[in-house]
Amino acid sequence: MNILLLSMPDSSEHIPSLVVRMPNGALTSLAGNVDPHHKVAVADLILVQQRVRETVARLVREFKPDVVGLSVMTFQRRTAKKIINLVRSVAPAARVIVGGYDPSLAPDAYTDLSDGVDFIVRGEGEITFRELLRAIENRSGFDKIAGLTFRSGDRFYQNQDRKISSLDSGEIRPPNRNTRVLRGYTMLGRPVDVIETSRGCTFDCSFCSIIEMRGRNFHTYSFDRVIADIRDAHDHGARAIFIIDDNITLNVKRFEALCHAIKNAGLNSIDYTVQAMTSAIANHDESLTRLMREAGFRYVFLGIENILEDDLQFLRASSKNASRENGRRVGNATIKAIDHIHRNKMYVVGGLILGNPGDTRESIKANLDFAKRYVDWPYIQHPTPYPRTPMTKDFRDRGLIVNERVEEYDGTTAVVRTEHLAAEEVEYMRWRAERRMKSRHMPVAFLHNPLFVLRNAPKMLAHTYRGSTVKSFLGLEDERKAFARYRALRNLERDYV
Ligand code: B12
Ligand code: SF4
Repeated sequence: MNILLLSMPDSSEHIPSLVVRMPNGALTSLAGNVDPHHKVAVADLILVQQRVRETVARLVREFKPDVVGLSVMTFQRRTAKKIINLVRSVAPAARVIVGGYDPSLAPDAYTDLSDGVDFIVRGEGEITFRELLRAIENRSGFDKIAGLTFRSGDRFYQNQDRKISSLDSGEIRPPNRNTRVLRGYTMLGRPVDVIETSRGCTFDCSFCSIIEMRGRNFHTYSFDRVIADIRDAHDHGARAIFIIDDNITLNVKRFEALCHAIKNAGLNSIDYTVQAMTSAIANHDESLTRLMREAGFRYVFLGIENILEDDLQFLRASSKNASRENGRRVGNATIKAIDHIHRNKMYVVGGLILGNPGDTRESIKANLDFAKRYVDWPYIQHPTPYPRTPMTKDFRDRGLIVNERVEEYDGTTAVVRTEHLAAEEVEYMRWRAERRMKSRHMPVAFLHNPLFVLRNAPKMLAHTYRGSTVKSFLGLEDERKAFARYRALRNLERDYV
């Protein structure tokens, strides 16, 4: 069969497609795990953000898919539905399958018959998808396939959940990057790819979807496979790699060994970005960050979440940010972690969550001041009520959700208010502070990627400061007017199809 796999074009404000266009790791993993006689095409629509309609129509016409699969996050739901409509108009007989976080955690959002969905793959997808394709091909029925919700007539039926895979058994084969049909992946001008070394997390932060998606567990791929995967990404042109593991720093000894393996394989000229817990970085001596640098790590996305203990309690992120001495908690690990990273010439992408129920103007300001002082690239988000997270229930019970339009659930649109501040006020404070922090990182980006930055600096600045005018810069206009223009522009941007 011909199988077309699509990831959605929607991007969040922090990773504009002008500078970051990363492949979706799920799709090439699915492609690597179907039976070999199928012909698969993977299209990451972030690469054609301005030409989604024509590209999808062209791919469907040329490739004539029997099956079209879409990978969807919650804020991409509206776009996904528009794309399904478009696919249906060109290829009415194609079977449409949705998977990823949103269909897994909110399957009911896809069961309206007018949505045009035939199958929903819930949770980990490789094996379910493989079995589903076999069942479609052999017309053998769908009711035995774990992890699947399927339409029969005008009703949907939900099968039992699928057990998660233990990655070390070799049951999940490596990704297939040859299936990609669009070009132009980039991270600040360097060709970028994604790899994974593990799946899962044993923490249970209240804002994170991972626990409902797969439970609390941690499974790892062998280093042989990981190194082969990095090499494959490199052979496909990658000079920057984003490690998409949910929480690679759960096992620091293993992470250290991985750094050694990368170095020994001579793959340390690649720029790596990784997500890390502050406690894992701070509670080990500096040898860890030194080793990371030697292995090629450049950006560390730190899940700081918040610098105030009350907020951390609400986010259930206290213990992953705790500094420990002789097994005893002695405070917050963030500053120590940042210090280790900076001393080893890496940069901190600071993940913070502002606008929690108890937040006041002062508590938000304290976090913004902290970010201004310590982080190299702010990745500040607002708590967002994604399907089935504990936080969502909390916000709903307290009546704090003010916006149900999920296409705006991109993390930088405040869709919940605090007990003390309106959602828009929280967003305004973040927007205002973050713009300057982002432009501060330009010289670093320039030194590393001079040609790209020279060519794109005006557009990068225009994106960061969109909504602002000379008048607002000179203080001759209330900045809230610039903020209103920014929000209007952001709304227009969301219309991808
Ligand atoms: C890596 C990652 C990123 C990377 C993305 C890199 C990339 N291009 O892939 C970066 C840092 C850029 C990122 C950004 C964002 N992310 Co993110 N990210 C993750 C993370 C850590 C891992 C996702 C991943 O790749 N896993 C590995 C792959 C193999 O697994 P998978 O995606 O689950 O896919 C499997 C199944 O879902 C299924 N499947 C998936 N798609 C499909 C499609 C079909 C057809 C089928 C059959 C099956 C299937 O099969 C796959 C294989 O088993 C998760 C989870 C976490 N712990 O935080 C969050 C997560 C996915 N991100 C999330 C969010 C919200 C965002 C942002 C909006 C946040 C923000 N404001 O910046 C942005 C938006 C990105 C954008 N497009 O602009 C949310 C999604 C919540 C939701 N309900 O939608 C998550 C779950 C984190 C959370 N808050 O809980 N993210
Ligand atoms: S530590 Fe990270 S991956 Fe784990 S539950 Fe918290 S936010 Fe999610």
